[in-house]
Amino acid sequence: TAIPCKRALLSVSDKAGLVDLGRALAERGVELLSTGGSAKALREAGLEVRDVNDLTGFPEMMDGRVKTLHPKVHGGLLALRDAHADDMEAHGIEPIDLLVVNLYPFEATVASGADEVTCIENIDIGGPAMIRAGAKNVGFTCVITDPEDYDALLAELEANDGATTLPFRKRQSARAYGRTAAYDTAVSTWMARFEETPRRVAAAALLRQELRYGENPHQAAAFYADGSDRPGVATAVQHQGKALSYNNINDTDAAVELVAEFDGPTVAIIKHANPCGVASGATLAEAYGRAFDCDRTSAFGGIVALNGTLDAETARAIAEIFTEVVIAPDATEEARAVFAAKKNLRLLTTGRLPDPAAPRRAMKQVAGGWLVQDHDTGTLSASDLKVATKRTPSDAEMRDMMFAWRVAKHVKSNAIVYAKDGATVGIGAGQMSRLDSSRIAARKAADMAEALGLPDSAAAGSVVASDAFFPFADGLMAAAEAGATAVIQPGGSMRDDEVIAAADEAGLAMVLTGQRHFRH
Ligand code: 93A
Repeated sequence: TAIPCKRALLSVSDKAGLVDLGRALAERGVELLSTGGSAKALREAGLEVRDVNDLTGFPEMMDGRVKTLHPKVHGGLLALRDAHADDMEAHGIEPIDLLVVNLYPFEATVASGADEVTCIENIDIGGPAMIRAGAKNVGFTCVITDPEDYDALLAELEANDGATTLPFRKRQSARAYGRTAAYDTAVSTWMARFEETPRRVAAAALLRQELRYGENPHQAAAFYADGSDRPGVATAVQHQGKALSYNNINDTDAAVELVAEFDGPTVAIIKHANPCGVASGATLAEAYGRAFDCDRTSAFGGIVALNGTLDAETARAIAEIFTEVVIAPDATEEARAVFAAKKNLRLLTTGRLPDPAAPRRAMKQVAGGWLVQDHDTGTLSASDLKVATKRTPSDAEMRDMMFAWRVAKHVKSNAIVYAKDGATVGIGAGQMSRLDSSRIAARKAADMAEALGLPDSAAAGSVVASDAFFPFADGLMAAAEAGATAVIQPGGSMRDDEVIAAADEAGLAMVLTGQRHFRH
């Protein structure tokens, strides 16, 4: 089942890595066949290349619309070397052992806002035809559709004395059909505009992206849209940078949903689906700076979401540290220009913000079944709050409690959030005990003070939000010791009386929401 790689056809729009690949193949004695632009690039690098024209006996014609659509090409890709030997002989068909194709950039052309004629011209016909032909003939033909797989191909040839093995070809065939499926989905989604009654895109047509892998490299993964037009990561336009990963998508989703809860300029920085800093400000730039200050260490490599149009000043501040993804409803030309120099940074725009109150379902898979629930659309207004302590919170405490509560809704449970002046100053997430979350959040506030050179813990004079009730007074006391002056929590513990008494004793103001926000 190992097939020696003797003849390769290279036809790529994205020429990245082409010359290095061509050279490595040529050094192995592989004959290089290629189309117009690809052949030119290879030849300019001093490599010997045979034009597809020479194989087919036809010139590339119709502005390139017909260049590889020929039996000599498709026969070479599809022939079973054993069963079809006679046909090959009779028609002078030479086997093609390796096909390297990447397609006209249809998706990017559409995303760039190009006109209809340009979009249509960027629908690749010959490329997908070859990919599908080669990928079908998995017993003999190896197909590569992504420049990121060139190294794996060369490693395969190196390990197998210049041949490809069946398991490798099978994996590549699977990737190849994934690519043509996603490509045709993009074309069909775009073409739906020509229908009199635009159809709801069929479930099979919802593949957004084949992912390189899932949460970990050994997990296969894909990204599907749900067919709704909810603004968010699934419907966003990506302006630059490489494809998002599974974890990027998960974190970016958490980031957008969080900032959508706020009205004034607000920024969230997300790591591992939890915020490491959230802040409001007079401007987005100010909000970003304050969100960043909450935990400058964790912000590195984070996902940043903004609830307003990204401007140049904010873009410059974000660009100062390594950031994976920035998502905002829109971005100014100037802001885009700032990011253009940062090739690895992905910029996504959503057009609008999602409506946090819009009803929808959330699903989670468990072994043998699914858990389905309403999405957590719970919102709170100040009039829903019950003051439980002797002391009534001040207006400033009230504002910060509402802020901290909204953030806590987007922090994995157990969630404890300290906030002051519309910015988080310490977040404790995902602990098995609420007391541990309280301690972690308090320690983060102390770390913040140290990083910024503040005399006191950043939690001094803050408020604290807890996503569910305090079962005992200890978590609350940890918050008071850290410097919090007011507490917002659902209430409803068997020991509420104890907790309220402890709050009174410590001079805290405490309000009860009557609603909790577990998030797992
Ligand atoms: O216009 S096409 O659909 N007609 C074809 O016969 C054809 N064959 C390959 N586009 C075709 N291609 C595509 O050309 C490949 O998929 C690749 O994206 C591109 C490479 O062209 P060049 O080597 O001239 O840059």
